[in-house]
Amino acid sequence: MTAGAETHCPYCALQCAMTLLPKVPGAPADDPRLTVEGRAFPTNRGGLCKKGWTSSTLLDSADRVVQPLVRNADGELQPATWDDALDLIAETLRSVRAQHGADANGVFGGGGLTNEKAYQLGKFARIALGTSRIDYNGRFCMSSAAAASNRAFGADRGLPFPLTDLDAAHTVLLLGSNVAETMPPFLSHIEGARAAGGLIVVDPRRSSTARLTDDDQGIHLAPAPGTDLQLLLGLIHIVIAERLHDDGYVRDRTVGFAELRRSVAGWWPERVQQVTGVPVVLLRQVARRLGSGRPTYILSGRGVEQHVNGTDTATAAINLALILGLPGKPDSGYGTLTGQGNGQGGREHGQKSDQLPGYRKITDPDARAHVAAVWGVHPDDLPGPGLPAVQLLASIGEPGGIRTLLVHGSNLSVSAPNAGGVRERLHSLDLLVVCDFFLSETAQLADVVLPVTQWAEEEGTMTSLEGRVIRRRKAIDPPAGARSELWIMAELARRLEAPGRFDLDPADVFDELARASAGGIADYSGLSHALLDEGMPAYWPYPAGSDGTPRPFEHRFAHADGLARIVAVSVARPAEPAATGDELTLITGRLLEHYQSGAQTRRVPELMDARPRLEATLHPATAADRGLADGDDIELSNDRGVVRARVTTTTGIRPDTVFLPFHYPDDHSANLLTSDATDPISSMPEFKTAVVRIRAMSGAAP
Ligand SMILES: Nc1nc2c(c(=O)[nH]1)N[C@H]1C(S)=C(S)[C@@H](COP(=O)(O)OP(=O)(O)OC[C@H]3O[C@@H](n4cnc5c(=O)[nH]c(N)nc54)[C@H](O)[C@@H]3O)O[C@H]1N2
Ligand SMILES: Nc1nc2c(c(=O)[nH]1)N[C@H]1C(S)=C(S)[C@@H](COP(=O)(O)OP(=O)(O)OC[C@H]3O[C@@H](n4cnc5c(=O)[nH]c(N)nc54)[C@H](O)[C@@H]3O)O[C@H]1N2
Ligand code: SF4
Ligand SMILES: [Mo]
Repeated sequence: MTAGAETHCPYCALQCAMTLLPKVPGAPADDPRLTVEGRAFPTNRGGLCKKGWTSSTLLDSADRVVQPLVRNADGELQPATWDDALDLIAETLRSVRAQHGADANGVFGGGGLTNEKAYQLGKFARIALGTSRIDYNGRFCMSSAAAASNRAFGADRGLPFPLTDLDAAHTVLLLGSNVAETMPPFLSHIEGARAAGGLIVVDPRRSSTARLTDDDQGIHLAPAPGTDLQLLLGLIHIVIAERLHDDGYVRDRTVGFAELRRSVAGWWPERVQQVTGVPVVLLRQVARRLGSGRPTYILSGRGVEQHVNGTDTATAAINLALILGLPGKPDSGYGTLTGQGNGQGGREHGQKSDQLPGYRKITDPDARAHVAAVWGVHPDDLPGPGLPAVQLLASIGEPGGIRTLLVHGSNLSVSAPNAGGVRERLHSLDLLVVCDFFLSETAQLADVVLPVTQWAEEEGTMTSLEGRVIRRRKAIDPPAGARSELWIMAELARRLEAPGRFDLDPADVFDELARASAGGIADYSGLSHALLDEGMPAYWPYPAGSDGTPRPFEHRFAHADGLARIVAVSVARPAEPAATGDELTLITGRLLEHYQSGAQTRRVPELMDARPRLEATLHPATAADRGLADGDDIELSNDRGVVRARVTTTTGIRPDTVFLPFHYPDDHSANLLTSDATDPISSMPEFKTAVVRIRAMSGAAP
């Protein structure tokens, strides 16, 4: 055991710094009992949330999968040797390719994988399997914000400034983000804005974060779910009408203002109030606060992004920021709060269906030539763009669709939209392989489960929500039966007689990633594990010979002419007609205690005890109308599925709305109700709103 491994939390993109220490001093290297200490770091300042504090309990969890499992003729998962499991996988991948073509094999990655694993997975798919069919769960997470940032700024670095810049803010507008539960240590950075009365939270619920605006510390706007675009168009309208915009900045640093002005002309405040339910007086108050000229940040979260118009809504948020002259100013800006631990790095190195390492486009001939040279293959041998996540999963069972799927770091049978359909389709695959350390709900459906190392058992790098590359460090040896995913990919590549190298040491893989990224948007070529170990902050782009780029938009944006694009957007049709009559609008999101599909946190007793079951949050009037009270069991349903939950009431939700977290399995998965309609630009599904009916379950109130 390394005494005190300095590493970062296994969960979200804040990547709080922590030190892992042996519970029993002097314990051997394979003793999994560790304690967690918060570590001083600019982002978390020594703080951790409940999930971070309890993260080490998963290392010696009794639920841990510690040997490969293969489904036998009776349909049961049985222990197998690594050789047998890998031989079976390689044989099936090979025969499916021979019979149905390379694109019949699919890969699904995750934003929790280290940069090294994410990079290697993209390479493995393209050159070992020769398939274009790779995408990942970041499609469900950051794709709308990423698409909007790429369109506006020419690059997608979630926060194009260090988080500590927020400390001096006078105003922070949080759009559809509940940081009080999703990133608690983040709150220290908005204390200044709160003290100045300038925290503005946009959320249909009175979320934990919205409650931070109480006592004159800010403003809570509660628009009708899915009307954020109209709200933002309305704010832009007021800013322009009241001449609160920054003419000089608009002239010198942007293009497209005239079209924007025309496009918002019809969004006068009274009309916006009618659509969103947000009073005109609040709209004006917020617009004036944002336009005060004091240090101001606009930050977006999944609440506004996970919609079929998510890209346009994020674009409207950027437009608002641009006309106020915020992006690239030393004390102001726009950013999106990346979600998963390596959500940022995970979207840079080739897990995306349309992308090669360094945030390069797979359709760009120069990018293909550069990456092919690093990989030691001919550019023509690289496949073209594949299918984004929802379409990839929908292709199962369709002509030309995928027949096998290798899953690395996602519990998609719980977290994908319209999950009932996904569960059915997974059953019809010729081969489902899940790499995980637990028998997640998706692993339970697999033909082969491969046990992998957990965060404290491996070396690597993560790129946090700041675009800062940090080191994940090994504290203990993995259980005897678990293997690293780099090893799994190398073993499969060997069995498939793949070209190229598949290194085992994460430091070597990182060096290759650095070369592959050189000259790309997300350039890591000046970085190495050794350099990161020196502890200097490393913000990308970090080309060889540079010191990195904490604030990439300070002087110019990443488009060739250095200017930001103001892209006028308009309101299109929603995913489905609005709720009428007895129907309610379902909104979904997160709880402090659980992480994502809950595959990890449902196995931490302390977290599970606090949040043991799915609760549906309703307004008391809505509950009363239906003869329901707190603690009653209900069914929520629509054409896609039925979900069972327990009622909890609060006046902090609109009476036309019901809230469900998506952390629970089986018939407690919110995603049985969500639609797999997607945004035309980002392919983000409509996670945040759906139309549902609710009714008491037998035995509950009438
Ligand atoms: N505890 C915890 N923390 C996490 C995670 C977790 O699972 N659990 N996951 C991590 C990941 S991957 C991510 S992406 C981030 C997500 O972090 P957030 O974006 O903060 O998370 P959500 O709870 O999904 O959504 C935020 C808010 O959006 C609101 N919302 C729903 N519909 C709408 C709408 O139409 N408009 C608006 N304006 N708001 C709406 C919800 O009420 C919710 O309060 O959290 C990260 N941190
Ligand atoms: N309704 C609704 N649905 C949503 C959302 C929402 O707000 N509402 N949010 C969406 C968002 S933002 C996200 S990010 C997704 C996330 O949803 P998922 O993709 O399901 O993410 P996790 O639950 O974190 O699943 C990660 C799985 O990989 C395992 N794992 C962790 N680390 C590793 C690793 O290094 N290697 C391997 N092989 N396995 C690992 C974990 O044990 C777990 O089983 O959910 C999306 N789904
Ligand atoms: S806020 Fe995120 S990174 Fe920090 S301890 Fe909690 S889950 Fe871990
Ligand atoms: Mo996410």
